[in-house]
Amino acid sequence: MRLSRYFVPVLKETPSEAQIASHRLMLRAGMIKQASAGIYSWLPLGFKVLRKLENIVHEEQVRAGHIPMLMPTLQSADLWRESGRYDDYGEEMLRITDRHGRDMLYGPTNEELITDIFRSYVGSYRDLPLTLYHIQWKFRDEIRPRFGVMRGREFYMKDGYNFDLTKDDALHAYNRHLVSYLRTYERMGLQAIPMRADGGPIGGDYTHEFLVLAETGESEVFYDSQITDLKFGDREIDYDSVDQCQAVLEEFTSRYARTDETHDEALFNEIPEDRRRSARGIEVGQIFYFGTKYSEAMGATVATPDGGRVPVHMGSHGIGVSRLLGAIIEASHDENGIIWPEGVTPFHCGIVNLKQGDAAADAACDDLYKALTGHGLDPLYDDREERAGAKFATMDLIGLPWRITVGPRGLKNGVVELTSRRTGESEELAPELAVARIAEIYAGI
Ligand code: 5CA
Repeated sequence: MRLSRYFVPVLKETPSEAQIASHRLMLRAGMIKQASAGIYSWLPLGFKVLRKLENIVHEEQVRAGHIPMLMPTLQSADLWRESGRYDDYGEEMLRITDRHGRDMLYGPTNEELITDIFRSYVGSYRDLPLTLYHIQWKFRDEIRPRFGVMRGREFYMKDGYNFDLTKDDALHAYNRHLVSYLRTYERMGLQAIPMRADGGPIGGDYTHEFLVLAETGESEVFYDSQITDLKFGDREIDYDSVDQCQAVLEEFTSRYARTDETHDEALFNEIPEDRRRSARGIEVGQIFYFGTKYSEAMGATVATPDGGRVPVHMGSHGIGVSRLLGAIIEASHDENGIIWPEGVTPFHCGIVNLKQGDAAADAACDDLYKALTGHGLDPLYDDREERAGAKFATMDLIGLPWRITVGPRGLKNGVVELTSRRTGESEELAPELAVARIAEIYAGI
């Protein structure tokens, strides 16, 4: 993409309404624009990252054997009356009446709708296990929407639902989700720690939240510092293997890590003092096993092998896809702007032409652009008639992990400059070597 033809409405001034870095930087980098309180338009750069995150979530869910689908944003109140949550959910639910006077709502989550789909089509243990998921906009009329996409009213969420014959099968589904979430967050360059949490309005007491440690996080968390040494890494896992998934769950949940809702001071004090940590965290996902709460209320039963009928065991599993943009930026920025991890960057690298209009510089930039796209890479070429300082400031703000700087002086010596956004380190090398280096960096991502 040529920057002169793109749409990145970068702001010079720091917006006064933004209290935390991610919100400030997303506004300044022209990624989002508030449409009304807690509701945002996703401008091209923000949308590009949102799509990347969504793709990673899809890939990891499909890898785990879960099936993508799509449910609507608007739901009928009747289903929620069946489960009893229409009244329980309270002020956070946006209630709408259609022209025929029917009660509708903008879905804050989808347990009822998916249970209705399940009971309409599935009646036998032979069709289990089944895990369906979708990525769809949700609405929660938060009393205090704030921090930009971090606590929105309209937000993008992956929510998945498992249906199993027995509690043990459902716990395997729970473990599978835990493993797939660890992989998902690591691919996004994040460390998200599973912590014992509270079921809240979804229900169930078997639940973990995934938290990214950050000073600006809204949750208070307590943990054993050893947990931060754990990495899922590139290990292979067989998602059908109960033992393998259980082993990962045990590895990642055996050390103390809890949100304030479930914090137990006595247990916490059993950790050696030098490993006790209390901090703030951003909740980027939550998994739940809630048994037959919805299936019993809504009559979602299956035939058992011995000829009986039982309510199906269920769980639900969410990832805050739009919130993740904020979480990634909170975890990865400096005073000049965002620093995207390679796995989620909107463009793989920037090309800065120091002297637009100079025949040699223009030609070298065009060649670089062609060579990079030829490797399947997606560069952002700053071809505007701007001072070098302004171009660098924009690139730093937008936060692409790599920048190639091209100027007439370097070209005389046959070199361009390759700069890492994270370390600030630069290296002069031949243009084709710069391309090869970037292609190599992204080869495994
Ligand atoms: N049905 C379950 C799991 S699918 C559910 O709704 N879980 S949840 O309430 O924990 O939401 C899942 C994730 O959505 C949260 O972990 C959080 O990352 C994100 N989320 C929740 N509320 C908001 C909000 N107001 N703004 C942005 N993201 C949110």
